[in-house]
Amino acid sequence: MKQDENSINQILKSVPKSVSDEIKNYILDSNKYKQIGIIGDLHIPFLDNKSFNTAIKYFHKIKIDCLIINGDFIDAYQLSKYLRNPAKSDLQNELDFATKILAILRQIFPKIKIIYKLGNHDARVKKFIYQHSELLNLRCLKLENLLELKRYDIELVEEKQLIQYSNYIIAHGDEIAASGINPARLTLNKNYTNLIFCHLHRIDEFKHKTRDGKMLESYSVGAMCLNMDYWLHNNWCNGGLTITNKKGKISINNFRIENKEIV
Ligand SMILES: [Mn+2]
Repeated sequence: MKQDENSINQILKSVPKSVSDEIKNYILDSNKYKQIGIIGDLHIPFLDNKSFNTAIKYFHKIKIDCLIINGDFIDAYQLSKYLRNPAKSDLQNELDFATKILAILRQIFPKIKIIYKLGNHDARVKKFIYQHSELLNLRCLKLENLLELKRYDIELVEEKQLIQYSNYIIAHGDEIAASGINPARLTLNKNYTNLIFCHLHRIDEFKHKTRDGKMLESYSVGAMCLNMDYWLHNNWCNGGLTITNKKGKISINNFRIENKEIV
């Protein structure tokens, strides 16, 4: 039987709807925010207090107008799928520690925008609930409520959502497949856009000038944590990053912290 276009369209209407997800970038206004401080991988309760204090003092000195906590703010140690020490730090201790840090940040920076972008460790809370689906939709178990984000006026960005600032993509790292011995270069090769990411606890930078004269930049940012019992032998570096936007001219400082000094 010969069918015309209309009847084909009619038949195609019965194809079931896809359940595929779509997520839009979180746009951070580059006309509004000109001095941004980024820290990530605090892995509370494994925070490196010295590095944290140094970064925060530096951010205060340079008068940041936006702070991004770029993922793995909490370790969610007791929610790990790996073997863990049950006597280490329980979840409530961890949440109290994290909430205290948020209160301190708000006290030091009463007016600025603070964004909490989730990383793979923060997402463990949601993953745990997915595995215990009786708890699904319990408001009190949502991370934003466990950490009292509203109280401290902190905006949450989901773990798969990317932050876009001008022509830079800011990600925790796992969601853009950050990896490698030369992570800045390799991750740039996987994404082909300007990147700022944490997750690997290593400081690395790569720039590539394209044949049409554009500069592609990629930055792997240092961590704010010390060793964890599950990863004692590592080559992690401590550090953070600042974005300075002077009349549209953006400069990046991917800094390292050593002995309470920005280097
Ligand atoms: Mn991570």
